Amino acid sequence: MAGHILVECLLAQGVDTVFGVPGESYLAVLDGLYEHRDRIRFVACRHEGGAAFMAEAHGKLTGRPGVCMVTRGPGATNASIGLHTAFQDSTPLILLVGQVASDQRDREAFQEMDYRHMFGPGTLGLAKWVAEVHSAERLPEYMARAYRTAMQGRPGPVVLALPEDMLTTPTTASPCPRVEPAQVWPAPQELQRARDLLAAAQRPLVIVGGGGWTGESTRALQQFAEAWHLPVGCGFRFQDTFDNAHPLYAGDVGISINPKLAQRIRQADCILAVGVRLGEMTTSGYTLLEVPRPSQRLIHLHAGAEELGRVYQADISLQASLAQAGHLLASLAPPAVLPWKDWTEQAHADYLGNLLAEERNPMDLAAVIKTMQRLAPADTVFTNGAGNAIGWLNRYVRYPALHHHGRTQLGCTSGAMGYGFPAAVAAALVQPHRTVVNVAGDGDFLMTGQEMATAKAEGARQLICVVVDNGSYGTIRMHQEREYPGRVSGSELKNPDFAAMARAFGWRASTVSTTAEFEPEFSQAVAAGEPWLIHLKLPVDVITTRTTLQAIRQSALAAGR
Ligand SMILES: Cc1ncc(C[n+]2csc(CCOP(=O)(O)OP(=O)(O)O)c2C)c(N)n1
Repeated sequence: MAGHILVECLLAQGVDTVFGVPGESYLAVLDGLYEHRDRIRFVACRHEGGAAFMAEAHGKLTGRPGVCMVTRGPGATNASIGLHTAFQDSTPLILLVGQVASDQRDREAFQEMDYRHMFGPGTLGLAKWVAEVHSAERLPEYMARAYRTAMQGRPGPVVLALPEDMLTTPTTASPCPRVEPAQVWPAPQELQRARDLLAAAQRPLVIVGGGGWTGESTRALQQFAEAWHLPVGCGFRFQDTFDNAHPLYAGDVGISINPKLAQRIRQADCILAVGVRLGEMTTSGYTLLEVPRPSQRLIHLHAGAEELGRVYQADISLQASLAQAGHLLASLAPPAVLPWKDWTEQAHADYLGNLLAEERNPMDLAAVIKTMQRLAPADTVFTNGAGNAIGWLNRYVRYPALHHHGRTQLGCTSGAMGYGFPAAVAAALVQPHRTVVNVAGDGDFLMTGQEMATAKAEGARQLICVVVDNGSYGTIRMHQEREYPGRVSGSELKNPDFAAMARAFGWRASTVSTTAEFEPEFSQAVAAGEPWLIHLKLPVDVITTRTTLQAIRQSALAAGR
């Protein structure tokens, strides 16, 4: 029956893990999973939001679509946050939704929804393609197209709704073979024009990122940067596209950007943007580059034609798959004289300067992050959702490039609170040889912390979650103090004992409230071989890597707010 064929289609695409919450709407698929239980693992999660985040993280880690299975109505609505994240992060994802039986359609049957309207491309941000499969015979066709659509061009999420009766229909259909995304190259003369424009620059700067890179391509990207001696920054939460320890690294171009790097981008005379969308976070709210024509010359390379010229009218637009981008750039001959050598060296010096931190007491988060990186293996995966606590992670971790260890940063560019913890669970389950560290604010963690049960049940090992508890939705408090100083509204939190909570889920746990206490606890956690939560307690005043709540309030009051 079709439910079994669907699982065979997944196997044909190389799927070995599926994340989901079961539902009576897709029992035939669950039965197909049972049939092939020796080849495919169904990770039963505690909330569809957690399941969808796990599938998204799986897609980020492997470059192939993560798969999430949910039931109709409530299951699908819960999962929608994962779709939005996959869309904004350009991550391939396939969401399979059980649907009411065809003979019940359009009656508002139990949990019925129209997924083409709910998630359709018209919503501008939930799915690249949504379809409902009415024919068991055509299921392989839909599945193959789903894989292609999720991976081709700008990667993203796809939704297939599966009516219950279709799934139980007998069929002789057989799966299509494994799908690889079609590769795209720009015309040679366009590439040559880009080379000449870049060669004519005095103060060039490269910004890299986006979904779809491979290790071979980031290695070639590095060779290109070395041959041209170009400074390279990484776009918002794509910090592992270029090696942060490399002498050409200029820093991350995201939230809380190093002010010196922001200034350098403004002063650059030519920006080569490779794979990044140049979205709001990478452009500091569209201020580093003016919309629609930046004052810098702009060469924009992206895998999706629709992203080229969407906001910025570049001097040269190149459509190319990111798996090819590094090789294409590495084929460009550098000019004989490179007038920007000092400019590049200064950019790296500014990055190193930004790693220095003023000591804070009693808990110094910069020191905590540096300790983590010193003690954890080099291929450790760091994950995060949203919130100011993550600012320390993003500023002080020095991510290796993809060609060393694959992806080491799973952070959502969608800014979804609750992403980092399930992403860490997924990473720990699908790459169990690696250590995974999630850093989460207290608000962030409790959005999906129930997945501690999933991690334990599925036997996660090297999984560490560091909860930064400042008793506040601190980011919102920061914005409040800036706009409405002293008027704290809706942003205070009364928290549980996170360590006790973790122990109740069968995790090991510790509580830490000074910098000195952190290192021994983290060392034990790294060596433990079982999930470990570290509950960090610190005052809310320590609100960003650069300033305090007090200082923000004082300057807002001084400005007459
Ligand atoms: C799902 C979701 N809901 C709400 C927000 C808005 N938001 C952004 S940061 C934040 C507070 C984060 O608080 P916490 O995790 O405790 O971290 P902190 O900022 O205190 O370090 C909120 C509510 C969001 N980004 N995502």
